[in-house]
Amino acid sequence: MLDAAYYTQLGLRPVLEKVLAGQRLTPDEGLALFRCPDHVAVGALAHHARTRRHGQQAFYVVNRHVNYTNHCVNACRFCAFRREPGERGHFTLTHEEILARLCNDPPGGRVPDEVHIVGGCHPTLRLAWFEELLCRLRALRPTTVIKAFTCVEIAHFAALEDISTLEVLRRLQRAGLAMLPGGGAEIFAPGIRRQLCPHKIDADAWLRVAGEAHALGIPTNATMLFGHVESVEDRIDHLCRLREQQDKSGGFTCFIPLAFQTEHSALKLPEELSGPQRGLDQLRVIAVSRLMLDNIPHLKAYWVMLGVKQAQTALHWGADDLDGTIVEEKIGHMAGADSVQALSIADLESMIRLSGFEPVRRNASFTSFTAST
Ligand code: V47
Repeated sequence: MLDAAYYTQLGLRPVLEKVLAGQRLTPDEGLALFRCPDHVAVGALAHHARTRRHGQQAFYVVNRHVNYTNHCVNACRFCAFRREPGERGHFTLTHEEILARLCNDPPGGRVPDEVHIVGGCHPTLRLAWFEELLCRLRALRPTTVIKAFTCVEIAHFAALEDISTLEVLRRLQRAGLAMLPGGGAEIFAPGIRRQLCPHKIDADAWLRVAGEAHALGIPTNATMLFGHVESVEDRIDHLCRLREQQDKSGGFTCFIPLAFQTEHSALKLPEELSGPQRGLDQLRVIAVSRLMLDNIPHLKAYWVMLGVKQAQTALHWGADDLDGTIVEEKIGHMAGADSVQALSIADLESMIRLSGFEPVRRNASFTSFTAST
């Protein structure tokens, strides 16, 4: 498969040698991988890197997502989830509604091992409201890991309270926060960020908050929103900035490339970016991410945005995780994602087995375990 003569012909012989030796790729080598005409050759390199780390294991989690509000001061152009107050579909959940969504286990269902709580940047919900929510959740679900609030929300809470982001993280950690999800990173390049999300914190602030969380022992994930107006150079820049931060603070657990869903978004794409050819580009992003992010252990094929078939394929292109059962998801589905709302444990395990991998049920920090039901 990894035939040296063939990679020489593709101009990727030095990349092949580095991948085989487990050495770091340069930004130019990352760009060469994006420009290589043979998709499968790039995928094979990523599969090698993935298999060296994780063997035949492919991870999934029993989890729940909840979005507490779609009221958001940021008004990002790509977002189809946000609503203006008074607009149809605008919502802010109460604590009771959030806890009911997180704790309504179906008969015979399992207690989730991870909950994922994020929302818009609401102008008036105070930090004490979130502290109380986490305390109540922890009392109801002592074994469930609480993964909540992106770096963007943390910075927003800090601005509202007029305290530092470090203090916000400390207070939420005391209330039960165990991990931060990876959202809000979008694309770090300032020119693209200005077009996509001019009111959101910039790359330096996002990375600083992630580093502060890591210093407190709070692991975080990291995302990249791709498939809109960004160039391959912007993608490589994004990956390299994450890699650099990880060298410093070490707390990124999983990278999640998020395939942009175009429906109901104010961001209009040129024709060549909206057709079926996007499928191969998605696989390429997954593969190049696996190859560039040599210091982030896991890579998630998020089935909500990719669709289940593509997520399954992605396990052969560098991904090792499928996320989880989820139950209710709004951000991708309000933007036109046509995946189902929930997958069962049996669905996830059979997706993994039928792709030739061995399913491993994980918790939020990716330790596999024998969980109680
Ligand atoms: O930051 C918004 C993205 C993110 C669209 O950490 C969109 O385990 C595609 O971060 N098309 C939130 N993407 C979701 C997220 C996430 C999801 C699953 C797991 C984890 C994790 C994190 O969703 C936002 C933004 O980049 N997003 N709108 C859209 N139309």
